[in-house]
Amino acid sequence: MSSENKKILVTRSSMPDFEEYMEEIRPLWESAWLTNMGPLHERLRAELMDYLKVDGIALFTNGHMALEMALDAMQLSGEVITTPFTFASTTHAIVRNGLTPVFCDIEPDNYTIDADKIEALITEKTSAIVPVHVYGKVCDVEKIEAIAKKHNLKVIYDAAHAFGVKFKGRGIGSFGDASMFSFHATKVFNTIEGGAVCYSDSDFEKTLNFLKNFGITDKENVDFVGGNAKMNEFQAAMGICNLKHIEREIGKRKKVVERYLERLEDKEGLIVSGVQDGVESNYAYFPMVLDNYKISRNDLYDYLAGHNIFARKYFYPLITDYNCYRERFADCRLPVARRIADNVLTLPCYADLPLETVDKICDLILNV
Ligand code: T4K
Repeated sequence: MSSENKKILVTRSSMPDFEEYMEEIRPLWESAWLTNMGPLHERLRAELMDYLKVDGIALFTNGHMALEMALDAMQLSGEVITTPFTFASTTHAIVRNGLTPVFCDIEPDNYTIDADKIEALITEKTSAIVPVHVYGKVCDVEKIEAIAKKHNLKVIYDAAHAFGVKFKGRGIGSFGDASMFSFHATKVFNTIEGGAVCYSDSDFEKTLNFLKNFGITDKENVDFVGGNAKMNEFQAAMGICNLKHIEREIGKRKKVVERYLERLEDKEGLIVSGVQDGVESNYAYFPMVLDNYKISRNDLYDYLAGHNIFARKYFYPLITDYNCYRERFADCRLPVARRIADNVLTLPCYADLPLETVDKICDLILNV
């Protein structure tokens, strides 16, 4: 396929050099210790704690199981206030824990949960808030913390998109009672599949670690109804390699995002946004919202696809419109989330995306 006709997808996994990865996994042929909290798992854990500036971290086989087990370990009940503008995983993790999601509308600028609308949704059944740092954009963590304190609620952040993000110099994973990161192949930092939960409470840490290993507490005791969600040594090795290059990766993403902003900011009918105040970004995604643009979101999506540019409608449809939730949440009024979901397009954004391709994508959008 000529480079002219090459498909440009919304993202492309970052990978270390083949030899570098081989060096990390070579000792596994000697030790034959492949999973269950092995030495590479422990090394990655220590390195991530340092990089993410968090007090504690537990590694998982993927981000979804990390979130599901974090909610389980919190021993929540009743209702959980959350956002409808996210990936399926966030709501599924709540529902699969037997909890009821209560959807709060989102902010029109950052697309994160609208903290000013949370209090009106709190009832005597509410036990937690699960906000999402969607696209790596930081929620109003200060307001959320104040609300949680006032009403004695737990806060578990879905920080799947926010690896390496800092707010006012603090690692984003240090906010709330716990935060989940995804290390999926499509993320800024990947362990092929993988995820983590960050926390500071040592009792929570114990429960969480038991839960991901069948609830086994020692050789002869099983105290929890756990599952299996451990990160294996091949995943950890990928993480160790990728972490070495993370600053360069984020630096390259920054250039991509800056070029998009240069080309698309202040164009009539297009809404794109830069980095929030006080935030050190990871440049994970580049969402663009169409606001009475000369062509609809769906037509622009098709037009770009016709030119081999495969943007995505992250996050459409709204969670409340999924077949599995539609009937249950038909009464939810979420006007801002609905407008954004109906008009957003996430443009290709990854470290190795050439700036000439960014220019080509912008030319297509502007001259459509
Ligand atoms: N919470 C939130 C807010 C999330 O967004 C996610 C995951 C989670 C929780 C759960 O975390 P994990 O359990 O996944 O760790 C993708 C990812 O699979 C998913 O991890 C991610 N969010 C979601 C936003 O995006 P799809 O169905 O869009 O993936 P797919 O297969 O269409 O891939 C998208 C593009 O990525 C491809 O066009 C090319 C590229 N790609 C994909 C794969 C699989 C690669 O370059 N390499 C690859 O190996 O869900």
